[in-house]
Amino acid sequence: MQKIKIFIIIMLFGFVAQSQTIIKMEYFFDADPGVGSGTEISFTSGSTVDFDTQISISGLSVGHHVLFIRMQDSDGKWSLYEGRNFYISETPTQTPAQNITEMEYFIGTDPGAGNGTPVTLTKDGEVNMNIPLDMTGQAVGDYNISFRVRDDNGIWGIAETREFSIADCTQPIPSYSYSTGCVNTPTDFTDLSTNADAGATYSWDVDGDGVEDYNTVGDISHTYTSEGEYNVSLTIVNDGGCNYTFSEIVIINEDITDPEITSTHNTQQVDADANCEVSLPDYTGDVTATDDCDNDLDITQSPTASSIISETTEITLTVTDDAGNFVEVTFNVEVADNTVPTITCIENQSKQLFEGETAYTVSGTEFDPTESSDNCDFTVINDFNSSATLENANFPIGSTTVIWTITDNAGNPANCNFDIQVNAFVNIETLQQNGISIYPNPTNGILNFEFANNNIQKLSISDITGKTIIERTEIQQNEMIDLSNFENGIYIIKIQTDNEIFTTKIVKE
Ligand SMILES: [Ca+2]
Ligand SMILES: [Ca+2]
Ligand SMILES: [Ca+2]
Ligand SMILES: [Ca+2]
Repeated sequence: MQKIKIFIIIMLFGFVAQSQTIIKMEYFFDADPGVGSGTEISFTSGSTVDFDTQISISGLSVGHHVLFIRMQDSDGKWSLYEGRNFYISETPTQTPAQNITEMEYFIGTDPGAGNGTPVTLTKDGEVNMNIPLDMTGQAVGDYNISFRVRDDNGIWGIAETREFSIADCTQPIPSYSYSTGCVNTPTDFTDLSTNADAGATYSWDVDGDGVEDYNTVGDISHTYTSEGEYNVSLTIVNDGGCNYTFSEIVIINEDITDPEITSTHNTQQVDADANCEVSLPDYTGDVTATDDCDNDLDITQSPTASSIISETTEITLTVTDDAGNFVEVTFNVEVADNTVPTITCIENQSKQLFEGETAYTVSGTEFDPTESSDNCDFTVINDFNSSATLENANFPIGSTTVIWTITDNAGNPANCNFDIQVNAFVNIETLQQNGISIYPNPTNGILNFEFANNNIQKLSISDITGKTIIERTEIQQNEMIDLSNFENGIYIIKIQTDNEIFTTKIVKE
């Protein structure tokens, strides 16, 4: 067994004297020989001293040792000493140690190398430092725990010590997830913590400056105004003081990407109202859109909902994210007229021609519809003169059916019809050729009728104003009518056979 002499390089032993000058410094190993009896160290004196020096360990045995240093000020007073542990090993006679073969820990006072509580290593040479240690039975309080390992040369290393506390409370496990990471867009932090007491306090630091920004228990939302990487930490303190902090780097980017509309928007038809107008529906709810940042996109419509339109109109829907990036979609809204128009005709008409007339000329709008209407624009036409009015139209002798048709702009039709009977004037001589005799003419009262073989349905007499003064339906072959009680003048006689109507006139004197 060969011992070697090594020199310990004391690194950065730093001493500061309060307002005095350090004039002397000495060291000793393991046991204090008394103030002033150590080995002197040469250095440059001053109120602050930094120095490197070499100290011989000649004569020290293999194993653990402590190097102590103290100093003297200009008043001659000596300081307390400062100690550092070190270890002197044997000269390696074989390959340098490669593997950790053992590990142990102890709480509080060092029981000596090899006397700690063993820690099971997962595999030779590997240490899983995520090791659960059983603290059952350990009282509430603050402790030091120390670990050391042994190599495959059988040498124990120096123990590493950490402080820990045992408290009478539950350890919270803070955690969160976050939604989007974009400038000027709310970033939603969802609380995923467990083991938090009902009375636990939360402290969120969303920008890593060590200053609490929110004390909200549960989810928060924060809007960053500039891009960057932010260290976001959540600290939870449970009843009894147990606490833990979870931190994560959250990356916030500028939003430079337009939203994307995923819904399709085709031409829409909306029923016209009574004024042939449409109050625009709200189409914003029909939009589905996505964005890289904004989960709550703004959607606007132009023209806005409830705007009144009367013709096909282009609608623009605009989707905007919080950064002002936007996308549009357009489609047409058509005013659909599904209301059928209405039209009303006059009653059936019967018109009498006078001597010399061959057709009835319509006076003014007497044969035009009495009513025609629609919620939208429309046209009216008849099938007799293909015009919107029958004014001045000439109807021939006989019966004519007129059909009036109304059509709105959407092509919805409606119609009505009426008959006009135009009766020709027949003179007495012509009537006789048809087997009908009326005499005398002129008469001063009595009128005689002979109908020969004609079957007469109706016989009527009206005055020159068209007012019927006598009407008979039970007609004999020979009839006599007394006009004595009526004024002198021209009277119209109408005789309806099975087939036709004969109209003639007589004069009463
Ligand atoms: Ca902060
Ligand atoms: Ca965007
Ligand atoms: Ca938004
Ligand atoms: Ca209509």
